[in-house]
Amino acid sequence: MSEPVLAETAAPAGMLADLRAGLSLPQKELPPKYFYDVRGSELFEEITRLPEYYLTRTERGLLERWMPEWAAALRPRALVELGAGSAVKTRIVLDAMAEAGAAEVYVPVDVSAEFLADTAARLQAEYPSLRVVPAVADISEEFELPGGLPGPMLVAFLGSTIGNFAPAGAAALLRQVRGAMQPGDRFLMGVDLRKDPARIEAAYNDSRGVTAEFNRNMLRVLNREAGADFDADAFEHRAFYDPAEHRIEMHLVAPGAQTVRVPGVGEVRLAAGESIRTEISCKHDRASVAVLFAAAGLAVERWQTDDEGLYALVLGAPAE
Ligand code: AVJ
Repeated sequence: MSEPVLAETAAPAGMLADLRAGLSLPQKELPPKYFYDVRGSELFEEITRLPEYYLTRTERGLLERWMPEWAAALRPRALVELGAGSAVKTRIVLDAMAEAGAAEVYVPVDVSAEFLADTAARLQAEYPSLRVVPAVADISEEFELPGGLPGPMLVAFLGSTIGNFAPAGAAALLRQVRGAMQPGDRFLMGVDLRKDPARIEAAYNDSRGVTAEFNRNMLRVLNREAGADFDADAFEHRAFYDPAEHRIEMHLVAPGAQTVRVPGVGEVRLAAGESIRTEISCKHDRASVAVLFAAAGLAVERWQTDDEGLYALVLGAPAE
């Protein structure tokens, strides 16, 4: 057996600050952005194909159904995509834009420079006449969207990632988006809707345990990147719907009392059964989206759901 590899220095500054702050709270918590290393991104891709995880395929159906019409009406020349995820949904939007006669610039925005470079190269190969301008930014913090893009611009925030933000944080994020928009620009958002809690809980407790592995992967990321010594395999996955807050909470539960060493943070003690919250996934309805939009100076221009009312595709316009 080889010795565990210890990071020479502690975590990068932002990660260290997140660890310090999150692990000293009464309810310990860590930001969901730390799920997504290469393995985490693969596990998430696997989640999107699970029978229980209706979100991705429902959103794809809505994009295919509505983007041609919406792009024809707006004729956007630039697409800015927040949290550039899988290329599948991007292609649907870009194809609709091209069909409408105007796909000039694509700006994928992501926290991972490596992931961005991949995405940008792939899209560039598929759309040779498109100008691809990747932008590294952490949308969970203050961020700047590149200026000087040809208008109208479409800013897309898909995958129901808005759900990872509690209402105040979601409104703050949307305000930043609104700040970068001109009157003719539009905001495209995919959002998971409130429904039977059992249906939602099943999507985050899949029978094959992929979501559990995805959840535990965060501890592996922190072990590698921050030199922490979490016993990742030992933690149990827990995901439950909180009806009062309209949200899923994902936790990792320590089966027994333990002390975790995190360089630069110190010793973190966990009691038996104590949990670390790794994600919230807020569920919305038309009224709650209207409230978020209004707080950001946006208005709902179009709202479409699938036949079952599981998921919504929303087009927002500057309100004033
Ligand atoms: C990518 C944030 C939308 O909240 O459903 C999937 C991530 N977490 N399964 C979500 C996730 C657990 C996902 N988002």
